[in-house]
Amino acid sequence: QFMLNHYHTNDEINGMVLELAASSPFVTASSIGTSYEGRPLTIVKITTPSNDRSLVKPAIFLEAGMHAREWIGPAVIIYFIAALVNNYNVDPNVRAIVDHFDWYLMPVSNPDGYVYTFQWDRMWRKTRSRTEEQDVSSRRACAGVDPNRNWDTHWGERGASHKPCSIIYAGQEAFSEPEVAAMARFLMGRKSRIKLAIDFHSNGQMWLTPYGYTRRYPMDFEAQYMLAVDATDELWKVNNTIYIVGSVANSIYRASGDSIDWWYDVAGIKYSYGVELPGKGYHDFILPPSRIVPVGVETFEAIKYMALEVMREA
Ligand code: 0X9
Ligand code: ZN
Repeated sequence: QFMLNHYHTNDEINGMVLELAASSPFVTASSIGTSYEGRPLTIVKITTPSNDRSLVKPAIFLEAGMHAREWIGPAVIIYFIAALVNNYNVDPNVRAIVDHFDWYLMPVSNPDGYVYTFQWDRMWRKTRSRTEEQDVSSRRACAGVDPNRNWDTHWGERGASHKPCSIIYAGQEAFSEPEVAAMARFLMGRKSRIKLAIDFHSNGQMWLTPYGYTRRYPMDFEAQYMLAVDATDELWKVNNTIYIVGSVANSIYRASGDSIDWWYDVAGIKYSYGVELPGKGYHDFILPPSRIVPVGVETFEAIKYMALEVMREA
């Protein structure tokens, strides 16, 4: 019932999610907070209703849209939602992972920015918050904070800016952005249950591990790296799309206060990844809608692989 080969507006996405929740007993939609401009921060939960109500399931968290212009992320999360629901009766692996885990999927974690890319500026990246300092300069371009520099671990260090006009502006303080603070609260409340968490961005075809703030590797790097290498091998089999695997700081550049450093170091989620989806080179952020399904199909193979492996590890 979803139109998958199409980039949807924020309102359309919320509408689709509510409709699906109303029609499927596997799916619950809720809001984990409110954006700066007052939009709901919608999250979808998918799992098989269990007879044993005291059973607490392990969980997987998949989120996209932190950076407004990276439209392939939200589109891919919507593809995952459809794939988990529609393939439950078709693919025994999907059945196993939907039975075993609580899946939390958040298609648009920065809805104000996402809406702004539809209405005003296709290349907007940050949130749309305004501080007094930003109002004084009164330049429209200076609104917003980079939500992927706003997390409370090594906040504002190398690879982040303290200048409000920068596209990597860290904000006035860590967790200044309501969207980021809401996600942090959500994860903290479920941290021991969440076994795998992925922050989807674009572009560049990289499957990234912590850290962003330093080139040093964390204790779990080897396990994180091996799982990502094997999962991107599965991904490659679909359309021969090549991914690079490595830590953020060693593969792209240093980025302090980024999501996965906090997910890993503070929330303690062992398998925390940042994924840079296609394209690479020519298409960059403006991936034609005809690419949504192929990217969704291949990326879902990697997700399935990771979920099955994490399930076996427990
Ligand atoms: O600069 C960033 O935030 C990421 N690149 S992007 O082009 N999508 O802006 C790189 C950092 C990756 N880290 C996480 N995804 N947490
Ligand atoms: Zn990004």
